[in-house]
Amino acid sequence: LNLDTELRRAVEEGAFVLHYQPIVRSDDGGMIGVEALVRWPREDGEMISPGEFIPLAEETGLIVPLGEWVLNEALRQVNEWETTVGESLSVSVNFSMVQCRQGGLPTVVSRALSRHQVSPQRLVAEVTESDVLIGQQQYQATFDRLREQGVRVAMDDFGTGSSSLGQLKRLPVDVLKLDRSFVRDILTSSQDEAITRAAISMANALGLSVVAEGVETEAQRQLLIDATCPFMQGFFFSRPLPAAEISDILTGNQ
Ligand code: G
Ligand code: G
Ligand code: MN
Ligand code: NA
Repeated sequence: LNLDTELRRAVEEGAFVLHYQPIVRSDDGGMIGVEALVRWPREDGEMISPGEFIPLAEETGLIVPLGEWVLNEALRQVNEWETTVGESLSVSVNFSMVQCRQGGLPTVVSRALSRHQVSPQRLVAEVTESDVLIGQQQYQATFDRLREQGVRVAMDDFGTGSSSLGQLKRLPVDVLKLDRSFVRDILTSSQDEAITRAAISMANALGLSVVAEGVETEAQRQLLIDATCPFMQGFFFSRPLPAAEISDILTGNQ
């Protein structure tokens, strides 16, 4: 059995799970939202990471039904947290450019939002900076329509794709997610520190929100607070967790 066939069957059977990584406020560490990250459990219980199957799903077009499943499951889960724990978390969902090229994405999103009764402002659609730069026209049309609905748009892995300042001003973006390769070296590389500070200042000046990714230490957190970064994500706060463990954190049972 090859991976392609197995992946096709897994999509048909909905044999995936989502893990959720908290996104926190810099000042008090409070959880304001989560990023949904798909995992594929194998029969032996081991998880196959998306890095291994997302590229194949993109090549085969299976990313379209898989992405729709991810979106619906993530919205169902935040609605459940709202009704059981009373927390209105935002939820960030990763979209591949292959999904954005499908003209129907804005309709798929609005149907999913109404089905699960989640207000559009709570959904953050993440697209990587490099995908945006490659597929600019399709991206623009799709994300203009998503933003008209009230969905927020985040540029993921920001800093790795070298968007120009002019593009940032024109593109339909609400949030920059500063790539973890910068955060990793901010304490040891004065260049990475300078780039990080400049990116945060620029985002603040353009009225964009910023999430620093890959925060692993208290020292990194302190430097990012000093650089006026409003939101953070990373192993220092929490690794990606199964939904039940997020519920425990929300209800104080951890
Ligand atoms: O969680 P992990 O570090 O294994 O994720 C690896 C990569 O897979 C990340 O770049 C992440 O953005 C991507 N990824 C995770 N879940 C999804 C998903 O549901 N859809 C898409 N397109 N990418 C995802
Ligand atoms: O590309 P994207 O930002 O969607 O990737 C998310 C991935 O980053 C997840 O698979 C997650 O496991 C990983 N990740 C999240 N926080 C950290 C961190 O603090 N350090 C490292 N090395 N990886 C992280
Ligand atoms: Mn992401
Ligand atoms: Na990223």
